[in-house]
Amino acid sequence: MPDPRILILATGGTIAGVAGSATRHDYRPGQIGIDDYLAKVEAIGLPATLEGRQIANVGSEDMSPAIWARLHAEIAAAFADDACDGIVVTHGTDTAEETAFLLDLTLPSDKPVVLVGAMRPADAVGYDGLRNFANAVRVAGDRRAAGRGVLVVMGDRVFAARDVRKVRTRGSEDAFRGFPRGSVALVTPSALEWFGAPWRSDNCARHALPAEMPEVPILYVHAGLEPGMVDRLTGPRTRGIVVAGVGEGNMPEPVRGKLAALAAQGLAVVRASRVDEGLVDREPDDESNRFVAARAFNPQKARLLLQLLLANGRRDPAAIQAGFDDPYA
Ligand code: DAS
Repeated sequence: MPDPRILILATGGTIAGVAGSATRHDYRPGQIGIDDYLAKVEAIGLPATLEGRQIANVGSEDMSPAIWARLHAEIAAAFADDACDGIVVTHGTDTAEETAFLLDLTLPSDKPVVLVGAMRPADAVGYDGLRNFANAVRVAGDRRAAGRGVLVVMGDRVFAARDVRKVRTRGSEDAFRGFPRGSVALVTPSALEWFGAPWRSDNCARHALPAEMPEVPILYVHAGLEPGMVDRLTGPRTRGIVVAGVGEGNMPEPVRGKLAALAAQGLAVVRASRVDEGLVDREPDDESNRFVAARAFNPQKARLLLQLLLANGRRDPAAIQAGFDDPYA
């Protein structure tokens, strides 16, 4: 078997970050360019042919719709290129789950697309980036990865885009978790074990990526939240709102009343949970309030999904709810 040909799309993050000293806590993400990174990687001797392309070099807190659009276009072109077997995207860990989920919903899944990052900068003691990178290349070069949508590789585990979330701000082993499913495979630089068969019923993209994403803020609920906050968060351009509710998507009664009034006027309102592993199912009042339940999607993923649904013409709460019940239908 010839070595797989993997396109590396670099966007920055800690995996390309530098502190300047192994004993400094602070560091600058997105410092190493892809050519230098691949020169560093060459020493490992991975069984793959790598081609690098720099898309951005930012901390992923600065990830933006413009970078997403460029990434999306580059990956779509790589899908059409017979000389490419798989794609790895190097990315900061802070918003990797959002980029992965957005690409997952808007790209076909006939070639592996794998996001990878690091929890420690490249000059730190115990830099995890090289191992994660080697793991990601192994996954991207495996034909069995196709049909599983976009994947995220961190800490010797492979996660599906729809499940993955960053759950720790420190530590290289357990910083990411999958919910409601855990990881979908175990990976090391020398082995890869999938836990099940590919799950996408076909390889088609599920939603078109719009030129402009509709405005959808997230309302973070806390004890004592007042309905005036809804006014401060929404404006004439706002098309929807995601509630990061307490518990199972709950909110103070006056806030609920305010949102129900806005939903009656056509604002899409999605109830998610601020709890890390929050599952929000429909409750009886959702029907009359015209609310949508986010199911297992956390607020930041619920926001992206709602933006895509709105941009692709879904307006009615029942149609939006169907999109949340199964975004891959
Ligand atoms: N610097 C942050 C980011 O780019 C953290 C990281 O990459 O781990 O998301």
